[in-house]
Amino acid sequence: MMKDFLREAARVVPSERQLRWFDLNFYAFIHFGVNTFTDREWGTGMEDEAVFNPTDLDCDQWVEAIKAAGMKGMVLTAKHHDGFCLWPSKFTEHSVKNSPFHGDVVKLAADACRRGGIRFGVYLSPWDRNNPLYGTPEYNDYFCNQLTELLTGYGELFYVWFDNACGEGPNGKKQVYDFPRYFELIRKYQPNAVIFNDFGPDVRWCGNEAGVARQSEWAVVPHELCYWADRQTGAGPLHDAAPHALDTLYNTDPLIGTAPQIFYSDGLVCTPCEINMSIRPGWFWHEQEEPHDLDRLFHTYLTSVGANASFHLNVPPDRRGRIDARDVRRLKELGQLLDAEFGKEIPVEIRRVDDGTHWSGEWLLTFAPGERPVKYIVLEEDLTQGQRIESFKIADAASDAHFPLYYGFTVGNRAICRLGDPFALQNPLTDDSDPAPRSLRLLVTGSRDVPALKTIKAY
Ligand code: FUL
Repeated sequence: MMKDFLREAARVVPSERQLRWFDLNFYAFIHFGVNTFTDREWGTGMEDEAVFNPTDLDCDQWVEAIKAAGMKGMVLTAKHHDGFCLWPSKFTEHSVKNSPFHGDVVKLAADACRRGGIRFGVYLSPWDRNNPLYGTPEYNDYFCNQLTELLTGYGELFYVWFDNACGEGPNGKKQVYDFPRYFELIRKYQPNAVIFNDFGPDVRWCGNEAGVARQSEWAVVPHELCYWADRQTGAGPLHDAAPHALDTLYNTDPLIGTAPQIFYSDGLVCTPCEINMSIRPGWFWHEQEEPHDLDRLFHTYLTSVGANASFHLNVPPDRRGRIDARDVRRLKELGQLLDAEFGKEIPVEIRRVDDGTHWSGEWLLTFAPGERPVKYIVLEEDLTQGQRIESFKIADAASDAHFPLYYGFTVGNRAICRLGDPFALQNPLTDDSDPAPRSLRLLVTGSRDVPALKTIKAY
């Protein structure tokens, strides 16, 4: 029974749009709006439109900086919690049209992305501190009108990102959002766009804004958590034993999607995880803030893009409407480092040792004499067949596999395994292993079905 359910879990697959999003992997967030000019993180909604006045707006400069880091898309805060719209919406006066700038920032950004060959998406805050309808059923009409403007006026979008933050407090306005209606509009006008609404339907929040990853990251998760997504299985075998056990499941849980947890679920969905963080402490630009150091950004890349998630890195334009030179420099450094580490593969001869019929597997990877020492092994599962691998290890083939160079958990879209990584939780570099082994053994020690690896690469 458990085995049948695991096999069923191994067949929960991403949609076409999720697969395309997985391919994109690394994209930018752009937080820009009245807060940029008032030095705040959350605006009050009472700001005068006149405060929005970028003096030298250049969206091509944003795209150039984004591309230098290797990012392949941009998501712009079309409207943050303060309700100020970066496009001249017909449905409110609180927008760029009444600012000294006048121009349509959404259009300028979308056009710059198209020119630069990267994808464009929008962030639209459901919480709106400016609009008088907020807190009434009519607000849903207002929101849908705005959403429709964005979905129909700016070409193809790859992403619609809803922010569930709300600071109204217990005595504040209470809005019942009609999310199913919002989703329907997106599917109608932008069928290829993925939707982020914290708990699916297509992408889920990682649970923090600091770039901290889970040890094992499953795209297949209990429906109780990602209730916006379509269920692909029936209930887990232990669901009846604990009918409400997962009611309090949240994105911060370190065990999301692990076997002991999915057994209690009321069904499974495919909703992969996005790791979002800002290059600086704040989401909006503040003069005195500095970008995070390169190590932190690189580490976050390895534990997001390299751990079955995506990396959504915020880079806030300043009051000129340009990306700050300090951030431009950091993005360039990151791009150069990624290129140095992953720009050139080490040729490897791969042989599957087992007969490929068991819920485990063994591969032998051999390198030509005189090759550079291997620093990373990159694995990818064929997600069109489902996410299966639960645990694996990589050992020097010439030494004892009980003392490997790397212990891994999930693989999914991609696992970047840094051999001998001192930051990895369990990663013993044993004394007797060769620092530049000629051949490696990859052992899948646990899998929900026969492992289906698509890629094994060395760098
Ligand atoms: C949060 C918001 O409150 C922040 O201002 C920011 O937009 C971040 C991405 O999401 O929920």
